Amino acid sequence: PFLENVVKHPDFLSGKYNTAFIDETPDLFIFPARKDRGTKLLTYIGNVTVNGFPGIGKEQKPVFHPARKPSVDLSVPPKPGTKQILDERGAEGLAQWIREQDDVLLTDTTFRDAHQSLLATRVRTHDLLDIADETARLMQDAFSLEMWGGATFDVSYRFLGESPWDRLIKLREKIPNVLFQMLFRGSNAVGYKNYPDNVIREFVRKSADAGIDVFRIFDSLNWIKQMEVAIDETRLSGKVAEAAICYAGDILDDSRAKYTVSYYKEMAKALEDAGAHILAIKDMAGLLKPEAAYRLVSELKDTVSLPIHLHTHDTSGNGIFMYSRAIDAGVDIVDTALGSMAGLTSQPSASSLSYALAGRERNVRADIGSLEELSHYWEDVRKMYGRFESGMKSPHSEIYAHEMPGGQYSNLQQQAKGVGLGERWEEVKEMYGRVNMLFGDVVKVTPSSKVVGDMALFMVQNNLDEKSVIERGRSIDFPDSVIEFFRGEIGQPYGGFPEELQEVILKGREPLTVRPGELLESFDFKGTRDQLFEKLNRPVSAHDILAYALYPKVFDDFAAQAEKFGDVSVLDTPTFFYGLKLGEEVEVEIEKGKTLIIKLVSIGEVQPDGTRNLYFELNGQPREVCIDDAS
Ligand code: 3PY
Ligand code: ZN
Repeated sequence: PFLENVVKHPDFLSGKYNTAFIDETPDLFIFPARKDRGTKLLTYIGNVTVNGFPGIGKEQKPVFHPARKPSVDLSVPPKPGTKQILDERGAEGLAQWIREQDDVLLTDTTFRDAHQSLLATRVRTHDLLDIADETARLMQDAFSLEMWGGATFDVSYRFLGESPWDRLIKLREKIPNVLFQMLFRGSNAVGYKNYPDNVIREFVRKSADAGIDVFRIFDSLNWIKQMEVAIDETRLSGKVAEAAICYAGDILDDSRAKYTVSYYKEMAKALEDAGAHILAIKDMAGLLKPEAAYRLVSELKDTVSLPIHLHTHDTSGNGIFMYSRAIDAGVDIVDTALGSMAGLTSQPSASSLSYALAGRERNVRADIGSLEELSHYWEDVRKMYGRFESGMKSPHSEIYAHEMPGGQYSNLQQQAKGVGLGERWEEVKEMYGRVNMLFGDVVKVTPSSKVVGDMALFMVQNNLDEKSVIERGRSIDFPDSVIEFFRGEIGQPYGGFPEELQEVILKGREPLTVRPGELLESFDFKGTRDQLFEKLNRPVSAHDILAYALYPKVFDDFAAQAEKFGDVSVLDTPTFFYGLKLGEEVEVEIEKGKTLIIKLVSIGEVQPDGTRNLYFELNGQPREVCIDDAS
């Protein structure tokens, strides 16, 4: 069917194709399903009904009411927005436009960081697409929607059984007017280790083709060398390179001499020289205090001519106050979330910020009534993901002591429970802060934050303190991530590694001093395509190959699940997480205009071989599937 698709494609027939034709023509990969999609979905539903969802377990399906939706006239096309400004004027023209705005621009993070930080990144494409038409019309004044990258890429494949590329392409179709923004971890792309430069470049190119406009590029140690390849490729793709300074330490505390205003000014200048169109201050843990924000933004404004985009997490509860001072200092864009997805480890609420600025000369560029309406939808949808909430109920000012990024808090808490330290969580948090100092006060954000977290767990679990790590370290097997960090495999920290500790941890192994990406062999895209084709026995897209380049095992598992269950992204979220109750009926739109009506009729007894038969009706016809009961 692949060759058939190629030879029948209009561009092929008209001779309008080049060597990139196959990669850039995703519809070549649409085939008649080999196995009936209905049976595959019944197998998925049967399985989750009998065995529960990983991380939720087997639970009675709660009753969820359909999410409230704003009433919007969808026959009126969305108004042109920032996407059109970029397309018409280019990245420099867009930067110029930003500088000319009187109001503060907003990036809405509801589609990415908000749920990464509140709901373990579990929000599904289904719920994003369901509100996309309304979002295009009610958020037309936003600077951008942060809707991709960070952990969403990995989690889509690993836990949600869906392709993040499909998410991007489908959202782009429905939201043609507002810039799409992603978080990109420099040499680590959307993974946790360094990848070869050709992988970084290909990832940027393909993301740009699929719909990303603004690449927020950072390095987890603020090492600019590891950001340069991505910045360069973003520029070559005609997109916006937003280079980020990760904020660490406290510029108001004279006893923390490492990360000073001059450190940040030098970094900003270097990022401008490296080709950034926008400068981001990425306050991933929410450590930037209001007066520090005022001072930092003012000084950076005097240092570079780039627009400044500020990102924070509201863990301490000081986010709005901090933004207000950054706005006084002339910040151009700030990151906010819709009210019902804002606050705590997420971003501050856009509407609260707007009310807080009432009476001031500068306010946010947004229609708050519209944002409130969209917020109702998310208030209802959030309930469906209740099992992924961290349990944090109130602002945590202790963040200033342990400095843990917003997106790490609930993850590390899960990791602590997993190794039996759930009861000692307070100690783990305290140790996190101490490990930071032991490591020389490092920037902590994915993946460096994971190294600090792993070491904190290890020290609490083994009752170690700083002194015993140094004294007894030569006979201790440290966690792999810690050894890799001290080998320089995620880069060089500002100020270098603490030498004595590095020696103790490496036990004679030589550390790297260059950028690890320089030493990695180029990834073989062509060879991998052939290998995957053989393994999967289906055509392989450029997106598949990139996913495999980043996480081979995760992609293999995803491909196997997709073969077994088909495209599960079409299911509504309660059915995806909980399956069906006896007698319950759902409608599933498997493609435009094609709907399956699925009803669970009965569940058979467990057989001696550990299986059960489930009896469904599919569009009124009886169907039976056999499921392994794992209990
Ligand atoms: C990520 O890298 O996923 C982050 O959100 C870092 O703050
Ligand atoms: Zn963040």
